[in-house]
Amino acid sequence: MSKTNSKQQLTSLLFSLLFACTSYAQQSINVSEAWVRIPPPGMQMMAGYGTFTNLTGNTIELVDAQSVSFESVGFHISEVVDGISSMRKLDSIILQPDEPAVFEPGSRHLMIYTLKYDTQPEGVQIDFIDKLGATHSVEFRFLKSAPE
Ligand SMILES: [Cu+2]
Repeated sequence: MSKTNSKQQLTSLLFSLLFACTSYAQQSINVSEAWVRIPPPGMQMMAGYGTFTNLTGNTIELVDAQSVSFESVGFHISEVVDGISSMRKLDSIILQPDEPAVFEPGSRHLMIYTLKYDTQPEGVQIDFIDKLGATHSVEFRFLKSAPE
């Protein structure tokens, strides 16, 4: 092995380490079982669910959500008040370290309006924006019912 080659290898190793660290730093939120319920034909309104885990040591406050695939995405909670079920908008979602935030049917959910495509894709990306302006991208699957 020539000296140049090993130097190149070292450089590429350093770059891949650097890249690994960078991508790890960007992964500050994990959402397990991220899914959007397939709406009935003709229905524009959908809900998204999943368990959000904050992988950092600091509180993350999600203040907005958006997707290139949907007209709008927001945070909602379903409640039963005096026997009547309704939903209300949540301004933000606070994710504490080591305290998973569950979004599930009948409770907190992503309120989603209008898929922009004629054909429904298998999955969509939803971007969550935190209070500091950082974006956290999450892949959601389209499913008929909650994943097993
Ligand atoms: Cu809702």
